[in-house]
Amino acid sequence: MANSKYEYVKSFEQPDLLLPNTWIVIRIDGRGFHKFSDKYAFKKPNDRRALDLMNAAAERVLIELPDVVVAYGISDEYSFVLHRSCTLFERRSSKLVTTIVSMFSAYYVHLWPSFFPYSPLTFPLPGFDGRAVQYPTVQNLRDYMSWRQVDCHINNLYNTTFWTLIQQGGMDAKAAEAELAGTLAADKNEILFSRFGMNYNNEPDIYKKGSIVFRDYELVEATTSSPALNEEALTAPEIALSKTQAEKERKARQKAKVVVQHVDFIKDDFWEQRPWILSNRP
Ligand code: DGT
Ligand code: MG
Ligand code: MG
Ligand code: MG
Ligand code: MG
Repeated sequence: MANSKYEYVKSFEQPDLLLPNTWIVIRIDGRGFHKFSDKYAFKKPNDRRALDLMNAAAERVLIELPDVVVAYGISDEYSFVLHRSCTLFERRSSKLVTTIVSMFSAYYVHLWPSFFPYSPLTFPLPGFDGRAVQYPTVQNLRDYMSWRQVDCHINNLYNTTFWTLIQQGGMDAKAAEAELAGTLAADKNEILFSRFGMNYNNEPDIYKKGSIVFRDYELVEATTSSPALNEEALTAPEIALSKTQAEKERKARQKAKVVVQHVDFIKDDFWEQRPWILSNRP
């Protein structure tokens, strides 16, 4: 291929490789969803259709990108975790972030009519921003995930109490805000229970705990015994996989059913019961 005199401009492109051997979290967030949720009359404090749509779009991202091992969503945001051994796009940050953002946005728009059949999308159209953050250890990664789940809990308890004071208590936003200023979690639980007969614990888990998306190997068809489930493989130090093994695992990942659950993953149980999610072998 002949070099043109314009080729030199390529040298202006800067590399943006993410560090090797670190967990990559790509967090995307709805752009201006305060306005967006108003325009499409999302129910307050939680709109089940909107959350189900976010989850459906995230599920598609996991199905299309086997390198994403787990994802967690609350409100208008989703965090996608790429395994530390991931080599997709040579770990180029902008390529990873933009691919996930555009794939998620495309599915969000494509799936919209299934979740909002009576509210056709016009303007504003939904959009998402995204960033990549790297975590060197499993503990750091789990702390990141726990941070988002705690945020979900704190925000949901606040929003549930705030909107109950308004919707059932007849307060305006200012009065509800003043009422909640300086209250602790126990106070909000008490307001809900004593004034509105509402037990916060009985609220749906999707609102209280958010949505975690992962591959459930227990649901893989009986024909595949996933190598990722092999105890030895899970505890052995990282070793280079043979090509056939790697290929087998890739196929197992593709076959595994992607599921969405609304469960606590701050405690160890979730991860201990599903060791393949963060195992040495992605
Ligand atoms: P940004 O992210 O800086 O572009 O601005 P926003 O407006 O997206 O702000 P953000 O992401 O901090 O907050 C999310 C907004 O989305 C917040 O105003 C509440 C709204 N939202 C998210 N989920 C729901 C829902 O289920 N129901 C309702 N009514 N609103 C929701
Ligand atoms: Mg934001
Ligand atoms: Mg937002
Ligand atoms: Mg947000
Ligand atoms: Mg191209």
